[in-house]
Amino acid sequence: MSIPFITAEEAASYIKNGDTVGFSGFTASGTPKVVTVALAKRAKELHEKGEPFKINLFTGASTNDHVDGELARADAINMRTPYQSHKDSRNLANNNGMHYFDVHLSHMSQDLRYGFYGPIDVAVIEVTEMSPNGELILGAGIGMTPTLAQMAKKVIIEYSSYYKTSFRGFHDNYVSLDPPHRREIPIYKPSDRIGSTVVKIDPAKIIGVVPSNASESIKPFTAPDETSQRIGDHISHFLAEELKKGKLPKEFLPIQSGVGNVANAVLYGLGENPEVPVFEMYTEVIQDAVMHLMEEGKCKFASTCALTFSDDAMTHFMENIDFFRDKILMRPGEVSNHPEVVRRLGLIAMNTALEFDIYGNVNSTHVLGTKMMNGIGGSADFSRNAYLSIFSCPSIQKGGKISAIVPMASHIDHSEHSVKILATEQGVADLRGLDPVQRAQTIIENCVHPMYKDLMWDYLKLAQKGGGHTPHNLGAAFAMHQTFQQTGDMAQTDFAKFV
Ligand code: 0RQ
Repeated sequence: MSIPFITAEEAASYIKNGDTVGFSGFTASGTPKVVTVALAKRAKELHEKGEPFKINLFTGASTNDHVDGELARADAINMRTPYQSHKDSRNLANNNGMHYFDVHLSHMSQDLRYGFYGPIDVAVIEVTEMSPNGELILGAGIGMTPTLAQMAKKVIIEYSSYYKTSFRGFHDNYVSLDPPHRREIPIYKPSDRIGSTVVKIDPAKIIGVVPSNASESIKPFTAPDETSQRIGDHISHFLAEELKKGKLPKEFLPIQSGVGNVANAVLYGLGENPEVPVFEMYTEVIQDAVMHLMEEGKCKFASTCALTFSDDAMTHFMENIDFFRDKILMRPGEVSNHPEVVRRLGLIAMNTALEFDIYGNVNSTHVLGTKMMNGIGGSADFSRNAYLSIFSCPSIQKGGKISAIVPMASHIDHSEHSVKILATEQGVADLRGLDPVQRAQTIIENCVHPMYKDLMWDYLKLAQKGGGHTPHNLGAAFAMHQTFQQTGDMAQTDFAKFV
């Protein structure tokens, strides 16, 4: 059958108010870029006429301005999940302008298949190649596209001509059977291929094909600042020592690394440390740093869900694609983040925190316990199941008005039970085998900024007066957050008034 080319506006007209729409891609890469712009325009026009128009928006992870930005600004989102990181959708979530709920990325596809969030009315899928019988070659990110292709009642294809070189062979598409029929995921090393290079879709479901030539529009990373570099150096030194002590196998273990500038700097730190051996990655995103580490021979293989390269890095990747062909596999988020595989491979998981407390509980998502930043993403898929779970962040924020280490985390994404190592630019706290008070002492000694050390010791002493296994003074536990809200400076906290 022949599948028609249609305009973005025509495609958008097939999406109805109240529809649940699934989008391809993961962290901008592989997300649609033109249909959503037309959809946002349509939503605004309908709103101007007094007609309602909102969709339920499901994706693999965060998207780009073309999806979250456009649709948030058009007030066209009713329900949104999972991870988002666009300022406009963040504002919408924090102002209760949409129903945002935050799901582990490894759960998303299976939760959809289980029917937890209802049917998928339409899927919008970016492809780089397709055949008339419905075989799709995806682009730079997979997300939950194989499940969307199975479930969606109707599909709109965005055919990208941006990439001048073929992605064929980089994808490993795989959908698990659902319980009670599920089997193990047969990945025993990061480079094991288990699925298909294509996503198969029933051509009868395809409404039409919309041409696009837009890039991912990912901005280049800023060069690591001194703080990030110091965090990276501490972590790479710590891992090198672990190797020497025999606590890590001499072959080393695959690395998972989160998103952002700190994560990028940590990877550069590993690359530059001659005591850290050549490594593999089993992770959900690879950023610019990994491409450079591959070219330097420091990273020999990466399994990922997306190539989250800046536009310049993507051009470089495309120009040298043959070098990377046997070094990268892209998999659906359900597989890239699967707890079973994470535990089997024994990953070294390195993620970034907003804040953590003196007992090792980590907040990755909520500023001052209330405002959503991005979401949990894949951080818990990895950290809960890793061989070593490491969280890092700068010890202070906003010029020292905020300490990232607090008496009690104002929101907990990763509990003390899942967190083994904490690092700031001050140093590393190894929490393994320590009781809560020992953990608090180690964290204060090694991770807290000097301007907050006395305050944290004051809190611990105050808390210990009440006894208990995990000492807390419940009146004072959030005093630093409250002082920040009242004065704009956590350092003004005075624990004496709680004595
Ligand atoms: O504010 O933007 O106004 O400057 O938060 O802080 O230090 O630049 O953080 O970009 O490395 O992101 C945890 C959000 C860190 C990210 C988080 C303020 C700070 C700044 C950003 P400004 P940084 P990064 C795999 C893994 C969860 C998901 C995850 C994240 C802004 O890593 O989303 O790990 N993680 N996924 O000033 C108040 C604090 C603060 C604070 C920082 N304690 N209180 N404000 N800020 N700490 C990837 C995927 O899952 C796809």
